[in-house]
Amino acid sequence: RSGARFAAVDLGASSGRVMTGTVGPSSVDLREVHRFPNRPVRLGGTLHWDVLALYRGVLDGLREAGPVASVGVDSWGVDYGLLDADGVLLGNPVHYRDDRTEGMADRLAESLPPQELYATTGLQYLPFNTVYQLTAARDSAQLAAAQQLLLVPDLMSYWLTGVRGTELTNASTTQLIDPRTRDWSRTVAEAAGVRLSLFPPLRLPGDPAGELLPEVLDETGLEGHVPVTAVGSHDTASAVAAVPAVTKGFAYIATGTWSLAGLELTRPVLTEASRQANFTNELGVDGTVRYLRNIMGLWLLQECMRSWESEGRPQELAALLREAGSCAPLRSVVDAGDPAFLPPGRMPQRIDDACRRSGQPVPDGPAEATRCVLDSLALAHRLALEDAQRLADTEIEVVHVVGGGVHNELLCQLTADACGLPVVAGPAEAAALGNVAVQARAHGVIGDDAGLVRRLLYDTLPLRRYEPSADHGSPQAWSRAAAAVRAGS
Ligand code: ADP
Ligand code: LRH
Repeated sequence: RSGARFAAVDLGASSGRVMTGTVGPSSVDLREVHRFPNRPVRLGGTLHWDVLALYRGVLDGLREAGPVASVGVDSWGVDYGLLDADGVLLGNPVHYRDDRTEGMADRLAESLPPQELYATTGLQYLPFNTVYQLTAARDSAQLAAAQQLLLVPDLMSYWLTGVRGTELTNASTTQLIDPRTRDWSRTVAEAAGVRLSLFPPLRLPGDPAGELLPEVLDETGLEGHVPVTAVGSHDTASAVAAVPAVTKGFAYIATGTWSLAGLELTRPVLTEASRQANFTNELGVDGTVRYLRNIMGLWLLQECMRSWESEGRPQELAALLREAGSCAPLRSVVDAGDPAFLPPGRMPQRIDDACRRSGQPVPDGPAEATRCVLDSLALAHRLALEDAQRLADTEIEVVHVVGGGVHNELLCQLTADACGLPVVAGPAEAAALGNVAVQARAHGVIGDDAGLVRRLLYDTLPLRRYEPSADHGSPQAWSRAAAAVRAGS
């Protein structure tokens, strides 16, 4: 099939992948050419990302991709690398699950009340927001020596091209951006003691971001001038750009390591009610706002699987989900938004503890624990969408589920049941598709219009629709469970 080929580098918390997307005016063909694990490393008491291993994965993937019209990079948000005056990386980027940010919100609150911080940035309180990481690092020799700060996808783009920039959608996860001006907030930076000069100039999705360096061409076997194009470099921004919605009243849930559940808006919601509901206003492509709540997501299950494996009872995911599907519904549920689940380790025990504390039965074995996780996630999805609807004063008609969780049919059905709304599931590789779509628009291969991209994806992707059912609990049972989680959270 003819069309232009683009390479999307998509680094998720659980794996990195390089995908090619061949795009024509009425076709999109996405292929995975390389996938590699993303395994954090604990060193000197700090949890780090292994960025050089990730970069090697990117190079290997670009070699597999072969000739492409352009390359785009997206990854998880908030984390960064520091560069010295020679442009060399200072130390290994710290993982957002590291505990160095404990107590930092209180420290920042001494110079900027949380109400004001929210009214200016619209960002949900998450202990790992970049501003808290920089507060934690304030007195470090490393930060003192740093000349520049690059967010992870910008760091990868810099290594590929030698060009430095700060892509806006990901910059919005720093909590240093004002979503009304879509520019840095000097007030917040000053209060947090952050030098804004650390950040290279802002760039937008679709902007040119340099071209592959000769060294990179050698490493990848690519030839000629290969441009790198800025995309929605926050993976969630790219994923939302690829939500195949054709109706106005849609909500999305990007489910992978995290579940990001919410709405696409044209303006931020910065009210006190929104702050209290812990909703975020991240910036999306095309001047949009991603109004959503971060929910712990399939991390809960990933970490259970890791624990069971280290205890010598590894589980096979497909079999586990089948078994979980026939467990009693809504037997025990936990608050999947609880930051207590953020750090790695002992996840089954932490879930048991949460059940015990709330007077519910402790799950008996991996299948019941999995069921508890999936019921709890479905409930958290419902609560987030209920709140989004109320706070943004809109009505949701359909829920689009994208990301790795699309493969989890039970989770999709439970989400439809819990929300009492139809769920349209797919694509699983939404971030990579959104990445490709922004490049294809920038290079004139498809119309420069987000709505057209969504229509194209809707018409061409295999999507699965789940109608709400009462097979896993009556609407009343879901409402009761939702109320119980809300009361406990
Ligand atoms: P991230 O981008 O955050 O690394 P993904 O979007 O790739 O995450 O989603 C990974 C999750 O998707 C896994 O933890 C797993 O729970 C789920 N998943 C992936 N493939 C399958 C599958 N075949 N069946 C069920 N769940 C799956
Ligand atoms: C999902 C994600 C999410 C962030 C978290 C750090 O991969 O980017 O949007 O909040 O990682």
